[in-house]
This record gives sequence, structure tokens and C-alpha cells, in this order.
Amino acid sequence: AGEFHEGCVLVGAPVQSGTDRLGCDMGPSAYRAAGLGQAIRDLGIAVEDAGTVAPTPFAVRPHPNPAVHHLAETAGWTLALTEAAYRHSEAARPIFLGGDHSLSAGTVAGMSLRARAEGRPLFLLWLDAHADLHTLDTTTSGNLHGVPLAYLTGRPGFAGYFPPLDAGLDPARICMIGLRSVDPAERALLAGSGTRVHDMRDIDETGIVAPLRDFLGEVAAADGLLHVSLDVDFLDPGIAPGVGTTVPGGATFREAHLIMELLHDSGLVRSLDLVELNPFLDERGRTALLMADLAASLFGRRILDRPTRSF
Ligand code: NNH
Ligand code: MN
Ligand code: MN
Ligand code: MN
Repeated sequence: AGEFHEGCVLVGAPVQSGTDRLGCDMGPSAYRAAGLGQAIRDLGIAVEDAGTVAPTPFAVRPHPNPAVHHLAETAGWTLALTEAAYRHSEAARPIFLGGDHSLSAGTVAGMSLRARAEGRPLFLLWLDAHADLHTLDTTTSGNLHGVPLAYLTGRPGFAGYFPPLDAGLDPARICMIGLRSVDPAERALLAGSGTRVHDMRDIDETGIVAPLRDFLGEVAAADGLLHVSLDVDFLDPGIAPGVGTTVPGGATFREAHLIMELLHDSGLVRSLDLVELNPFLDERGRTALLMADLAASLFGRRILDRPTRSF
């Protein structure tokens, strides 16, 4: 983060076409009510609220996979968010307030354009119980929050259904942490992809610090831009119930905070997605508050000052 990117900009992305459950469209409002902007301002960072994005109309023909639903709407969001991410990342660090995880097809595509414009590689940290690596042909749920990484890494079958991908992402520059629900087709795509994959067993055996430091070291060595995509279901449902797809055995409060603090210390994070919050399923706003708290940790909230280490 150079001096022109010190400030943050909040970008509302009330996408819910990627799931079969209503409620994610209330996510941006819940983050605002949880005081996300003020929590980051309290750290001495300028925060602008850019308001809420709307999807761009995008016509698609019906897909042969009958499970696929809300394709045109999701493609329209992808187009609008690609443009919004590129524009809002020029002078600030955008925080995308989701919205379901299909929104990352747009935000990461836009950040990929930003990285290209700066002549630097884009890296992606994917914090999620799921791999979100289905193609339109392999998804059985038809929920398009399960496909963004296949789109972004240029897997076949998206042409004519999603916006053409101008700048894609090298799977070897992706690091996934938190996986504990991977479908067979996704498992096949992950094998040999070069993506760094740390499932919950890995975390239990080695902790989260070593794999994260390793990845951050690679980003720093390549002078890369880092985008972080935080899915609520990365967290254990006991602390984060406000999500449609709870999976037991998720990250603890302390693991999640430690990741955010290490990310802050690295100085490498350029943009952030907060996705899958469903305020209709939340309990007195606790999931929204926790996500806002994690974002504040990523932008520098800490218990005590300590020397930052370089990566
Ligand atoms: N893999 C499943 C599907 O494609 C679940 C995806 N759900 C998520 N992803 N919440 O993060 O339907
Ligand atoms: Mn996800
Ligand atoms: Mn998930
Ligand atoms: Mn999800």
C-alpha cells in the first residue's frame, strides 16, 4: 500500500442472485449499522462510503445445466463490480460489502485489471469453508456463489454466459485457507492447479501462521497486490451464525483475528471482500459486528503496539 492508497472506500454490493436464499442483499446495510466505517476511521484512516453498486443489464442465453439459476443477473453484477473495483481502487483501498460470494467474480476481475495497470501481479487470499471452484457445467446446486474462482482462473464454459474475462488470475497466486466442504468436481480442479490449499486439517496440524507467512512472503517478493476475500462461513458457525451455508469446524475467533493482524502487518492488502453475511439469519447483529471487527483488525486495530515484521 503506497501513500496514494492509505484511505479506504466502502463499496456496497448487495448481491444475492448467487444463492437460493434471500437476505444477503441486506449485508451492506448491516455492515453500515455495525459501524464498520467508523471502526476504521478510529484507526486514523480516511474512509469514504461510495454507496451501493447496481448490476449492469447483461443478456445471456439459457445455460444447458438446468440447475443454474439467476445467470443473467449474476453476470450483470460481475460486469458492474469489475468496473467498480477497477475505478475505486485507483486512489483508495476498496472494501466490498456483500452480498454473496458470486460478487468476487467481479471484484477480483476488477482488481486484476488494476494490478495489470500497475504492472504488478495480483494475489488472492480466499478465506472460506468452500473452494467456490465449480464451472457452470459442474455445479449441482446451480448457486453461482460456488463458481467465482473457476471464472477468474479462466476455466472453460463461461464464454457467452459471463462477461469476457479481460485479465484473469493465475491459480498459483491463490491461497485458500479454511476449506472443509469441497465437492468432487472442485477437488479434481484443485489437484495440480498450483493453488495453495490449506484445509482445516492443515490448520489443526500446523496452525495458520506458517502457511500465511509463506504466502505473504511470496506476495512481497513479487511486489504483488493482495486481494482478500473473506466468506462468513470461514468462521465457525458458533461465532458467526449469520450465513446461509454454515459448516461446523470453522476458524475460531482467535485464529481469524490473528490472520487479520498478520495481514495488516504485511502491508500488502489492497482490497477486501466481506461476503455471504445474511442479516436475516443473524442473531442481534453479532455476525455483522464480528466481520466489522475483523476488518478493523485487518486495517490496524491491535491490542498492543509491537514491531511489525517484514515479509
Ligand atoms: N460448493 C457448494 C455449491 O456450489 C457450496 C458453495 N457455497 C458457499 N460457498 N457458500 O462459499 O453449491
Ligand atoms: Mn464462498
Ligand atoms: Mn463458503
Ligand atoms: Mn458461501
